[in-house]
Amino acid sequence: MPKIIVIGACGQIGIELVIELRKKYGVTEVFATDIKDECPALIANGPYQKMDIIDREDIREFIISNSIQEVYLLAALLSATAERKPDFAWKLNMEGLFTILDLAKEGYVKKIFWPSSIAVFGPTTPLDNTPQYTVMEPSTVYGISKQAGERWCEYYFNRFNVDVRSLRYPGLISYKSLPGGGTTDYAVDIFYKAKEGVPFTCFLSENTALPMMFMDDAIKATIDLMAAPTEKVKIRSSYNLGGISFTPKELAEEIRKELPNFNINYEPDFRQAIADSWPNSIDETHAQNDWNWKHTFDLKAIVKTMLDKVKIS
Ligand code: NAD
Ligand code: AKB
Repeated sequence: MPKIIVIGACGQIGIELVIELRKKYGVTEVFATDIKDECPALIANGPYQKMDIIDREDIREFIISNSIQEVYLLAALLSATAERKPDFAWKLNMEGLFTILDLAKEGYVKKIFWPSSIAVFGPTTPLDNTPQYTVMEPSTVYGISKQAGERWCEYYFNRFNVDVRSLRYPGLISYKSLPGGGTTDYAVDIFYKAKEGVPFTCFLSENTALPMMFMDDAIKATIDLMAAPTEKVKIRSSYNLGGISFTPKELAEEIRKELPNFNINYEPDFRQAIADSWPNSIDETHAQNDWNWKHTFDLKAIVKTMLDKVKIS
């Protein structure tokens, strides 16, 4: 049983990852940590520690004194928020990564998961079925931080044998916790309006196709990648993970099959330029070939599950 820490555990991915890791490894083995004062109710069944990933000494002391062996480093500013605070986004998204990579280099941590994003790609990348290896000129501070992070992960693996593993998550769709400031957030927000029975104003234009994935698939991919034998993990920058691809219009049409009166209108804002610089769809062949990845949720299943599970207050 490895002792595990999830940093950024109160976020959209963190809550669901902590729940699944505790099912797999035991509640007491998985520490949830976040900068937030309060531990969310969904993960209050196990250990929780308030911590700031930027506080290098505090993190080092916690990980070393608790003999933590696996780190899932999720704390970051996402694409839309990062554009509003580029200096801070760069600091947060990079400094924590070095703290954890160094702990592994020194032999304290045995395995690291650090998420990248489809944001590593940019306007000069081929947009359809984007390959694993291709032109990557990200135009957002978020994308630049993810691309730099990928390079450092691969460097620490090659140079210091650090067992770091990563996925380029697409936009993630979930109902247990809300998304935290990304460009793909519309694909979660829409379900709350649909369930409330009010029109949804989308901040992206109707034909903006983006790669997306249901959270259950993303959590499974994360746990599968971390459990894969070392020799199967051939990519140490980050694996393409595509899931499915749809536009706001296609999503609204699928929702209307369940709720025929649902209405959507479009008022693109600054996030449109971010979305336009990202791929429409992703080729995930390497993940399929190396560690047998396969997603299970298609658009129909996502819409049915979200409409069933989303709770409005
Ligand atoms: P989120 O914003 O929902 O959660 C991030 C969490 O980190 C929050 O709970 C926040 O309180 C915490 N945090 C912020 N600053 C911190 C600090 N200084 N110290 C400790 N914790 C801090 O984000 P998420 O959607 O869960 O994303 C997690 C990771 O996955 C990020 O690295 C993100 O870039 C990546 N990712 C997410 C998506 C997605 O669609 N959700 C897609 C691609 C990549
Ligand atoms: C965002 O929109 O910023 C994230 C991501 C795809 O990285 N959801």
